[in-house]
Order: sequence, then C-alpha cells, then structure tokens
Amino acid sequence: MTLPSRPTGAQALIRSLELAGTEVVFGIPGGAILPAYDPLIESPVRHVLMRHEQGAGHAAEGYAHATGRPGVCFATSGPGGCNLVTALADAYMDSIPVVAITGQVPTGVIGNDAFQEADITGVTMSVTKHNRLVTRTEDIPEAVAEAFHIASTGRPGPVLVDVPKDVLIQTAPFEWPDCVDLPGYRPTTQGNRKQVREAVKLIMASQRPVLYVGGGVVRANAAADIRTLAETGRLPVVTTLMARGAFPDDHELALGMPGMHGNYTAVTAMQRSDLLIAIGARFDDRVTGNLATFAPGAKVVHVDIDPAEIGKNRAADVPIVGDAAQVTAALAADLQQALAADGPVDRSAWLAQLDEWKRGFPYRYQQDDDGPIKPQFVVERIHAATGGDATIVSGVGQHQMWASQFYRFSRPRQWINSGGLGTMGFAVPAALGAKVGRPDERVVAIDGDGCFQMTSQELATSAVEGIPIVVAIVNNGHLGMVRQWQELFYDERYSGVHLTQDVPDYVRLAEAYGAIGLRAETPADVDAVLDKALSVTDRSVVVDFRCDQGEMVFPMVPAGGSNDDIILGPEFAQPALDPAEAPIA
Ligand SMILES: Cc1ncc(C[n+]2csc(CCOP(=O)(O)OP(=O)(O)O)c2C)c(N)n1
Repeated sequence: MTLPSRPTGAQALIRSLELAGTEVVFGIPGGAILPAYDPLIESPVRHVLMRHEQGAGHAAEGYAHATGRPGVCFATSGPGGCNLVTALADAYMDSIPVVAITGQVPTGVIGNDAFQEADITGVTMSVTKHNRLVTRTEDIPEAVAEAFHIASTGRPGPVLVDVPKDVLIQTAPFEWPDCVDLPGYRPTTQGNRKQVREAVKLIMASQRPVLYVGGGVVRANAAADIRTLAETGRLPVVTTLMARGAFPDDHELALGMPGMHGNYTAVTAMQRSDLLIAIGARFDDRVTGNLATFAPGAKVVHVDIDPAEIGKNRAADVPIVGDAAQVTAALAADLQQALAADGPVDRSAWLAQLDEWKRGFPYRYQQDDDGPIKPQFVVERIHAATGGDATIVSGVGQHQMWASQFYRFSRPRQWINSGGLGTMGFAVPAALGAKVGRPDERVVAIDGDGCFQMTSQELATSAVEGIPIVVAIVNNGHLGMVRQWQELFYDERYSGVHLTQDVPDYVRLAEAYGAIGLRAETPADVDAVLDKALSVTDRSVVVDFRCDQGEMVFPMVPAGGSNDDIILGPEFAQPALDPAEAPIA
C-alpha cells in the first residue's frame, strides 16, 4: 500500500503491519477499530472475517503454531477486546507469538465509561507478554514494530496494541523504525560456555539420561538440533504434550509423551532417570505429578530462554539460559568432542530396560467389531488415512489425549493444541488459522463434542472464506474428561457432564454451514467415512464419530499424585477415592 506524506493512523497501522510481514489478519470490526478497516481494502494483507473474536485469537494462534510467524488479530474496543482475552491467555501460556490490535474509544473519553469502553491493557496485563495503549498517531509504526519484535523474540508470546479511534483518524508523518532497540529487553540467546561444558560432563557421567523436550523446542525451531544431540549421545527422548512431533515418534530413541496421560515408559523413564536434560520445558505439574516425588534420583540440566522458568518448579544443577536451538547445538558439539576424547558411554542396560517397558506397556485399547467405536481407533485410522502426514489440531479433553497418544507424529508444527490453558473451543478456529498459514497442508481437527460446540460457528468462516478443514468429532455425548474424573474420583456420581450424542445433529449443522456432514456409527464405517472426508478438498467436512460414551484415557497419574502410582488401565483401576480426598485439578 502506498502512503500519502501524512497518512492517517489507520493507514500507518496497515502499512506497518505490511512492513512487519503480515499476510493475514483474523478479526471482527466495530466502531472503534472502524477506521483501520478502510485502508485494508487497498492492502495486500488478507482479512479473514471470523464469527467471534475468540475465534480470531485462536486462528491467529493456529497460524503462528503452523508457520512460526506471528499471528495477527483485530478486535474492536470493549466487548471485542474482552472476547480476545481467552485466546491471549492461551497464547501466553503456550508461548505463541500473537499480535492483537484493538480499537479503543477516543482518547478524550477514555476513563469516562464511554460506549464500548474497556480498559483492555489493564484487562490483558497478566495474559500478554507486553501491551500498550498508543496515544499519538506518530507512535503507531514504532508500536507495531515493537509488538512484532517482542511477540517473536526471546520466549514468544502475545502482545496487544490498543489504538484509540481518534489516533487512527488523525494524520502524522510515517516513520518505520529500521531496528527495534528496547532497553531492558535483550533475551539471552547464546548459552554460557562454561555451563554447556558442565552439562556435557553430567551427560557423560549419566547412566540413565532422559532428554526432556518441551514446546520451547518447537518455538525455537530446534528439532533438528535435538535429533543431533539425541543421536550423538544416544539419549532417549520424551516429548511433552506441547512438543509432540519435535522428535519423530518412530525414532528408536523416542519414548513419546510423559505426564498425566503419558505412556508408562516415558513417565517411568523420567522417574528412574539419573539425569534430566530439559530443553524448552517447564516442569509443568501435568508432567511432574507430585513434585516432591518426581524423578527423585535425577540431576537436572535446564535449558530455557526464559530465566524465570529455571528453578521455578525444580532446582536445576546446571541452568542454561539461552535459545533452545543454539544451546542444543552447542551441547551436541561439545558432547561429540567429549565422546571422541573419552570414548562412548555404555548405557546398553538403560536402553534395554526402556525397550522392555516399551514392549510391555504400550498404549492399549480394545476395539470390538460389534462394539461401539473406540476414540483411539478413530485416531489410529485418521493416522492411517492421512499417511501420518496431516497437521492435527485438537480441542481439550479426552480426545486431545487420545490424539496425542495415538497419532504418530513425525515433524514439528504437525501437532497444534492448547496445552497450558487447556482451552475448549480451540480446535476449529486454530485449524482454520493453520490452514491459512499452510494452505497446502491437510489440516484435521480432532475435536470433542463439547469443545466443538464452543466455536463451531467458525464453520461459517471456513465456508465463506474458502478455508477447508476436516473436523473429526469424537462424539461421546459427554464432557468426557470431566465424566472420567467423576467416574474415578467421585464414585460415579455424574454431575453436569451429559451432553447427549444427538443434539445438535452434527451432520445437519455442518450442512447448514456449507460444509459436508458425515457420520460413522460402527467401527466398520470408520475407514470409508474417513476416505470420503479426505477426498473433499474444496470445503470443510465434519465427521460425527459416534463413540463409546464411557471410554477412559489411560494411563493416568491422578492430579497431585506421584508418577510412581501411574494407573495403567481399567484392569488396574484403583478403588474410587473418598471425594474428600479427590485430587485437586
Ligand atoms: C473453556 C473451558 N471450560 C471448561 C473446561 C474444563 N474441561 C476440560 S475437558 C472438558 C470436557 C471436554 O469435553 P469434550 O469436548 O466433549 O471432550 P472429551 O473430553 O469428551 O473428549 C471440560 C469441560 C475447559 N478446559 N475449558
């Protein structure tokens, strides 16, 4: 877009977005942000009109997850900005680079309880990496440049820029900053050399190491370095829920997902380990279980770009602040040298033990030909039907765990989910964002029936904007994950979890939104329905998989429990706890 010598704030905003590399904005207009929508008409930046601002935020996240570039969303003042809050909190928890632009009431009436006024910088203070109210038109380019810089450097995260309507309307000279220099904000990227050497000493001395790979590895594009490090040191690798795909599941050193619903080998390997090399991971309670009993014999090397993460939950013997890719590459190079100098470390007993656990305790489920469809079977068949090559996006709940457990991931950014905040309703809009960012990818949302109903209106966005995705609804008629807790920990006293499988009619709902609706009712239907769904490329397809309503996710470490007390499956299920002793979520 070419600018006049004194552009309006709105023109400056859109030009700044272009200069920051924005190709698409997900949003909904309104009074305060209206001026910014006008120059969008001349701009090559695509605007995707969403049906709810939460959807705009999740779509921006999905775009960022899939591409690694910041996702951008627009909302108007007051309710528009407030509707973005969940998505911003989600991006904050999962370190996703998002730039949110909100309109604000004119500067003269700020603080006046003006129509559609909300103090959105105040509201989002704790769920954004940074936010700013711009009060002068000439500051817009700098504010946008800063927002992209902060969102995408260091530990990525959401940044909100709030622009009052009069600031968008007034004119000012346009000056795009060549570089952004923020005093006090200089993320350390290169790990301390001495600490890297100390870490390598621990790796060389370790008999039972585990490379504990977190979402930061995906954010830092460090997957190739992780592979080099793992293969150099023959280090077994666990990939957390946020890191699935950062190390290929079919690799001989891959142990899969640890944590509350992780597999026995990953969980137990960490418990028995004598050295955890944590990279871009944050010792989340869903991974550690009860911290007091977590990996009791393990020393810890902790690599993170955010110094606040190191020692937060578990003390580190060797803390290394730095970029996951740079530090991992340095570790691999030093380890290579140490191995060349001192010879290989014999860890055959440990690796044999891990293999034995892998063989003895894989994820398990039973699909009977004449029984109800098992959700795990649906995920396995989606894997087969997509040749393991789709981008998988999930909602939150049981289906999320099954998707993470049973889809075999082979590359980073192939798995997109809401880990930290656990936001129901994430899948459909995030899948749309991912598809916009990677249009050549097959994008499949594996969603719960409860989650789907929170943001299903974005199917309209899909139809009108031409963004085709497949939505596989694991329809168990319940808020399944909560139902599971009530079954296990509240003596089967079900309260507020029954949705029914029939309302809404997902096939007709899909059709009403211009998508194709399909249903699978028996295991024999599953492959044919999937083939049909995946053969459609010009519109979205929603598949209603009528699944077993009582299936539970295993293994399970009850919240707050010790990872040593992992429950492997129904046949090992423990007696219901007294509700007074029920785990604290
Ligand atoms: C916005 C929001 N509200 C409530 C919850 C609590 N919660 C976690 S999982 C879950 C059930 C999800 O149900 P569904 O989408 O049907 O998935 P399922 O567990 O059955 O696979 C609920 C209510 C949440 N995570 N997010």
